[in-house]
Amino acid sequence: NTAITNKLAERLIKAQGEPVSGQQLADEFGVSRTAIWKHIKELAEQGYGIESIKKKGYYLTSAPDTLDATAIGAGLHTKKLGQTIHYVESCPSTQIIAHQLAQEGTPDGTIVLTEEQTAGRGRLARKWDSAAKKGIWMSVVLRPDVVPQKAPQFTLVAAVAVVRAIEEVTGLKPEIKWPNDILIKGKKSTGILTELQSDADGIQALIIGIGLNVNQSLQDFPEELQDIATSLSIESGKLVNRQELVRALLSHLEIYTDLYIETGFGMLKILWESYSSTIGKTVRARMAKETLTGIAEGITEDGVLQLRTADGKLHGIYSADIEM
Ligand code: BT5
Repeated sequence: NTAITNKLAERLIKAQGEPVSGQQLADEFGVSRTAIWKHIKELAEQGYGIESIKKKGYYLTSAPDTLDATAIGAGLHTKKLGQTIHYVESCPSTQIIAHQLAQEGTPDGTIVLTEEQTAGRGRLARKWDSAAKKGIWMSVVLRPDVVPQKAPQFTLVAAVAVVRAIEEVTGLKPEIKWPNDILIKGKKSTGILTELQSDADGIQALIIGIGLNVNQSLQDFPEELQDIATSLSIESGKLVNRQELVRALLSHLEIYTDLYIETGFGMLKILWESYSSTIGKTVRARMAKETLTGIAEGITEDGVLQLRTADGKLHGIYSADIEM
């Protein structure tokens, strides 16, 4: 029964506000008009805005603000990414679920979405604040046929996709801070975490975690983040439709990861550098064992940051926290 209710939601979303008659729906689903009416009532209780016009039928005026498979799937035009959606209302971390699904053989392009993470994580076991229903907390499982050395570049490729999606949906102009931050006016709006499952045969799965702050107000962030974090809604002054943003994100991720897998990093490097706030600036790179200050001259074909220190030496930085 809930299956029919979900299908009905999908059908009405796909009709894009055009009315569909009760009789037609009854025929399509092979049930009575009364049954359709009951499912419509159920959808209204779930938060769908549904109106009806006499003789024409039911149409949708709004959908609930959730990231479940029905809501995201309707209007998604990707080939692989998001064709399998694993949705939970709350979880410790979507990365954990994605790792498990990957081990169980979930297909290339599977995504995990949640409304709230209770133990969202960043790099080096740092915490990722993931307020309920305010952001996109998503992990993507990819199974590219590439050598493990190519894995770190996926963080950069994902960053390009995130920037393009934010631009498209909000008109904001984000910048990328090497390697994994998307900034808006110098504050962090998004973090990316790429993890790897590999064995002697190579990469089994890449798990790309994306944490994107969407509709938080400043007070929704814990105090220690209020000076360094921001959300799309803070920056644009409007609430942003998370469903639309997830779809845009998946489209761009598919385009740019395919481009990378098929043609290499060349074109993506150019795109990445055009969005970068790091290149050309004097920065401090804080690493596990040392801290280097110098001018960030660019990234290599492998995504390694090239830092020139005052003594003229060029250093390749593989992993660090950058301060500007
Ligand atoms: C990151 O780490 O930026 C990667 C974050 C990845 C989060 C996604 S959400 C979906 C998936 N599931 C997970 O459990 N994780 C991924 P890093 O560069 O280490 O930055 C972490 C630092 O960012 C923290 O130490 C804070 O200073 C700051 N931070 C924490 N939460 C934030 C937020 N919501 N917005 C902006 N900054 C935040």
